[in-house]
Amino acid sequence: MMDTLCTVTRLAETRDSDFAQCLVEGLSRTPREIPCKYFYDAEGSRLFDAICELPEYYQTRTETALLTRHADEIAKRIGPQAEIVEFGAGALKKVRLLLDAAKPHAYTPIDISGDYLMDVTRTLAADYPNLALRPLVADFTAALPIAALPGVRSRAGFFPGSTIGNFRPDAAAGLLRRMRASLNGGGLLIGVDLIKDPARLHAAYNDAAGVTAAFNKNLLARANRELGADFDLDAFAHYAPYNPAAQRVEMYLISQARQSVTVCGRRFDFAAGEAVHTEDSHKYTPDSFADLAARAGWRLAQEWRDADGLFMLAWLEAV
Ligand code: AVJ
Repeated sequence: MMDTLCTVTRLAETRDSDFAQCLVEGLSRTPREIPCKYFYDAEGSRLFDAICELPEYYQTRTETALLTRHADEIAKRIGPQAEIVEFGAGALKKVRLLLDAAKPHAYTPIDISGDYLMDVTRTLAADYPNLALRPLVADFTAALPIAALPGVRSRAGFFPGSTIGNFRPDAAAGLLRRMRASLNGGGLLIGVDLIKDPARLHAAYNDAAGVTAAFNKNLLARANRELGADFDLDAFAHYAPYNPAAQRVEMYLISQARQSVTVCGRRFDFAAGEAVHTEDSHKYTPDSFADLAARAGWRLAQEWRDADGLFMLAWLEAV
């Protein structure tokens, strides 16, 4: 069935050279940084799946409960004969709730991890034999001209998990604007983590079991595995404070001592206490997110929140 209804399009693919180049450039900057998109190699994706099961990491189960409870209302927003376009689709798990409720004509999952996307698409195809599947191997942060599919009446975007939080507000507005262009007037269902008690946010990124620390350090392990670097993982510590002024959790790897690391033939000397920035996770209120969406040409037409106000699902309409 995969071959009849499934067309694979490869617009971009992660290449080791990209990782190598971005890593060397990032470590050469002050402050040093490593782009968070490199968290998601096979091991990183496995660790992130484990994070989603943690007691402290409320985001995934809260969003999934919202998708389950409001599936019918959301399906009405998506409309009949639709194509769902998912940005950064990952494991293709959450979308099943939308596929069951909205019964779209087509589904276009977009992800940069080509092989992983092919695997999970094959599994999905077996469960949804009548769904036109168009996996797109691409960097969803780029402008994506997505060709129209026959039999589709409207397009609806899906961007769950509060991944929008990884982008600083200006970059987030730019990304939402590009998504608006790719969706050709279609709406966007987006998951947004809400501002809350800093202690709760801190716990979500500093879990007792140390899984987030392993996820963070996996960046260094990946550099050793793929690029022959010589990072000593025990010589770096995970550090993820919530910054109330910037309304974001900031993740860092902190050098525990003066040390040198060689990456792609380049030597980097770290001071004790020196930080390498690896991720931001911005948090919003419904109003501050509506303002961000408006900057990108969207209107927040409907939103759903859990009783504790931890997480919001928003339906955006192009204006
Ligand atoms: C997948 C980007 C939404 O920022 O909460 C989880 C990634 N980082 N724990 C987030 C993440 C640390 C997650 N996003």
